[in-house]
Amino acid sequence: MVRGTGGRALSGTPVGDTPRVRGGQTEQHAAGSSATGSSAAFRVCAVIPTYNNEQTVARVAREVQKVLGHVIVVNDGSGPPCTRVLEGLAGEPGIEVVHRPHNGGKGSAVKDGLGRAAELGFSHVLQVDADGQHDLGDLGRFVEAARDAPDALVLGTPEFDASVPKVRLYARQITTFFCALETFGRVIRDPMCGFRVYPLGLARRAKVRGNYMDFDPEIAVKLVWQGARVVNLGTRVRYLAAEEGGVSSFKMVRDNLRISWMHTRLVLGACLRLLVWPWFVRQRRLQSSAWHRIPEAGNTLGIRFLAGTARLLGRSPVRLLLLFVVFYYTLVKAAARRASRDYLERVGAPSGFWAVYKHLLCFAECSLDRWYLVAGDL
Ligand SMILES: Nc1nc2c(ncn2[C@@H]2O[C@H](COP(=O)(O)OP(=O)(O)OP(=O)(O)O)[C@@H](O)[C@H]2O)c(=O)[nH]1
Ligand SMILES: [Mg+2]
Repeated sequence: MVRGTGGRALSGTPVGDTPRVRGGQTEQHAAGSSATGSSAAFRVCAVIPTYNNEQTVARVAREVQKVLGHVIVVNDGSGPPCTRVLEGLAGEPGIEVVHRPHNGGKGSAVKDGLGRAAELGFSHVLQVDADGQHDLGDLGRFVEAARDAPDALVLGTPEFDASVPKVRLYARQITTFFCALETFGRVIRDPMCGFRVYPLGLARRAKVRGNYMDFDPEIAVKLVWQGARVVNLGTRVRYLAAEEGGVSSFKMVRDNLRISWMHTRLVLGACLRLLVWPWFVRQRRLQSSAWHRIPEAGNTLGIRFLAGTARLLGRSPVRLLLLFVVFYYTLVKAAARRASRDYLERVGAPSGFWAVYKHLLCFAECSLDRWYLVAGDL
């Protein structure tokens, strides 16, 4: 169980049985933190990357800690004011601070946070930005959505108010368009949103190259490529005024160039996937039509009738009967026809209707031999 904001309990969110942490005091988190709940394997912590958010990071970390129990703040080489705030924060229960010696970009910071969460044995990571833009009242909804769909990426879809700079809005629309292209559909509503929950194993396997602002869209696309579902959750986003601590370190030219290069790579990757797609489809068709997957045809009455005829009249009348039975079977059983044809094509044999009929007839006669073998008449 986890305590939500304002003391509201989020039942069944096992988060707090965290081991001793670097830079913090936590050994065993307080009330409501045992690894119990509806799914024992579901353990979520938060990762908050920060770069010079001295006015907002402490509030964000504390609010998130109240709900999730354990928070990893990654200091991405911030200047002295923010580093001082973080050093103070590191003494608080359930808050751990990982310091990176140099600024390496949001992606690097999140990667470090994911690595640390994996060391601690968490199954999921809620990532939220430190700039105070996100509505932390939605934390519970994000965690519940991740628990309901543990293999999915739970991704915030920003609901902006008038504070959003128009240029950022247009840039998001462009990157959303490219992500739709790369994932063959609009499964990712907003690939840039800094409020999301990762299934940790999948996220670490996603092999994301981007270390800056290109990280967020790249990991979303690669998770989709790995087969993860995306649960898009609407959430309010407000750009804080400078006096409230609103800072954006998004570098218009450099970050947009990185994002463009990332999309170039991903579009090429998507094209490659498209090329091998027919092969995938064929493999799947082969799998689903594989011989051993086809259910038994006929009923026991029919089989008993054939067995009785074999016992009474001998082998030849049954073989004659099989000519008609198998002909009927070949006509009406499309799955069997397909399986036989796939097999014949693979061994380079003719695969027309009569070839399929002969193949199925061989199979039936082979079954008849087995029956004689078992009955001791062969
Ligand atoms: N820009 C930037 N952010 C970083 C870096 N390292 C960590 N971060 C954190 O990543 C989060 C997102 O950064 P923002 O600059 O707000 O980026 P954004 O939300 O995509 O851009 P805005 O729409 O302008 O807010 C914040 O918590 C930052 O502190 C970095 O090197 N550059
Ligand atoms: Mg931001």
